[in-house]
Amino acid sequence: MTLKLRVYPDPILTKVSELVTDFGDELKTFCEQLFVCMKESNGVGLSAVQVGRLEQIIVMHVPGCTPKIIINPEIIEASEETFNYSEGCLSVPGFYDDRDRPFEIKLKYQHLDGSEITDTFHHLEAFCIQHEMDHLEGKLFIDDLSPLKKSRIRKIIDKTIRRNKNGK
Ligand code: QAP
Ligand code: CO
Repeated sequence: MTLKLRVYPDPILTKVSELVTDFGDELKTFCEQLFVCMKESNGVGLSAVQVGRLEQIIVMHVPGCTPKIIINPEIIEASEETFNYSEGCLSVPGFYDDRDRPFEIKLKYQHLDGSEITDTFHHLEAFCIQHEMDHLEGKLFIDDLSPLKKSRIRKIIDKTIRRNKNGK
């Protein structure tokens, strides 16, 4: 079974994800598939909702860091200092926009086996986790853009959808 990436404006991307309560073998298999889906799409981070599963699960592999599975995350602390990066999303392919996010976050989350940990992330990993946590709340990075920028993106995407429907 291979997972299918959900793309904007798929309505599932606006839904809030539930806490994971079942830390069994199925969760492990799902996370492995989530990694495969992320790699095939050349992503560094992916949340479960982006493949249609409304549970608080994130996988992340930032170049130079170890791959991570983050379940039921909660930000305990965020730094004043910010980090600016060109933000993109596998569910909004082809679009990027510069944005500031806290440079460092203290995060409480669970591992695959359900054990709890509090850890500090910074730089691109912190940026990625914050982006993915927005997904868990049904938010996309384009929601924070000006209405003008958002409507431009929407127009381009609508055009692409229409073109694909009319048999490419
Ligand atoms: C979130 O995003 C993120 O448009 C993960 O054509 C964002 O992996 C992490 C991607 C910023 C760190 C910094 C996007 C691939 C991947 C595209 C992604 C595309 C192909 C996005
Ligand atoms: Co995303």
